[in-house]
Amino acid sequence: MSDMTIDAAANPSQHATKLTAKDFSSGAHPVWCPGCGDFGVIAALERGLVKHGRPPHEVVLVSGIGCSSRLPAYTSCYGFHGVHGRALAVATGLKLMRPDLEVIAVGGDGDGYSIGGNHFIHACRRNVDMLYVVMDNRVYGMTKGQPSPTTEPDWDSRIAPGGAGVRPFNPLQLAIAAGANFVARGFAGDPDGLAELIVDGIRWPGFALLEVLSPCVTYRPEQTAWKKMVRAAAAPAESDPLRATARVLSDDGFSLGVFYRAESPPAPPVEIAAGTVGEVERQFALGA
Ligand SMILES: Cc1ncc(C[n+]2csc(CCOP(=O)(O)OP(=O)(O)O)c2C)c(N)n1
Ligand code: SF4
Repeated sequence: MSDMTIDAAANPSQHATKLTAKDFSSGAHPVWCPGCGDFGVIAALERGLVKHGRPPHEVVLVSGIGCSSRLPAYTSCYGFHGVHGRALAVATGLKLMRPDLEVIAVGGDGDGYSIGGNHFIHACRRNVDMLYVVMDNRVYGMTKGQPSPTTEPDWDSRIAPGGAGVRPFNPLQLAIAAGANFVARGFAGDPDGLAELIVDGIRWPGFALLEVLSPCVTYRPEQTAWKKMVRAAAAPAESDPLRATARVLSDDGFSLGVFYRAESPPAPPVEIAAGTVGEVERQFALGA
């Protein structure tokens, strides 16, 4: 096992009292459609955070806009539900300034790979030490079913009759090419397996992409068949980017597990001289 793996028992911020999944819930009922995969993702996230052992006030969930991006409001962690496509701009900045916090970005394939695609590439390139959970349903759910960068080109819909005709990209391949340290895939219908991947991604140093197959039962009801299509990945994670890319590209998109673990050094925290933040605040104060 790599010496970069962090052992659970060795986690210095392990919480003294026993945490439960309820400690991570805000108590608000999600407005998601009944059967939406995102319910499974939040269940997995709560279980994963219990296992990780850091209390809610040490965890920050950052999102953009979309059905999936509503997730932070349903937890008791600190949250930032920001602007469409800008979750990673906020999350990476926060992590670099506050490395003591557990920063996790969450959102959809539209948010992260369309309007937020540039930030995705550069968060991987900088290899910021954080987890990015993308609830991929291959559609824009919130805005009523437009195709996204992971939608099949021939997916026929009222909004894109005959399909958008544009080839999807493979986010796992892109993350490896751009410099992420950890690349994995989970399934919303397997909250226990997903919780394990969440803990793994949080603890692995550097940028961790966790693609979660999370069905949109309203605009892509055929995705309910995913539960019969997913399976555990046949081989353990690769550490060589070429071999990992070959595995990702030869896969049909339904293998679950960790595909890639690299040990490139994560981006170092930003050192700010004492007083600098206050000076910047004064410059931007309204009426100054
Ligand atoms: C700047 C901007 N452009 C467009 C929108 C409209 N918009 C809101 S959510 C969304 C797409 C959401 O899709 P995805 O991220 O895949 O999340 P899902 O709803 O499927 O979970 C779009 C285009 C917006 N809110 N802001
Ligand atoms: S529209 Fe789709 S993604 Fe949005 S809540 Fe409903 S099922 Fe989930």
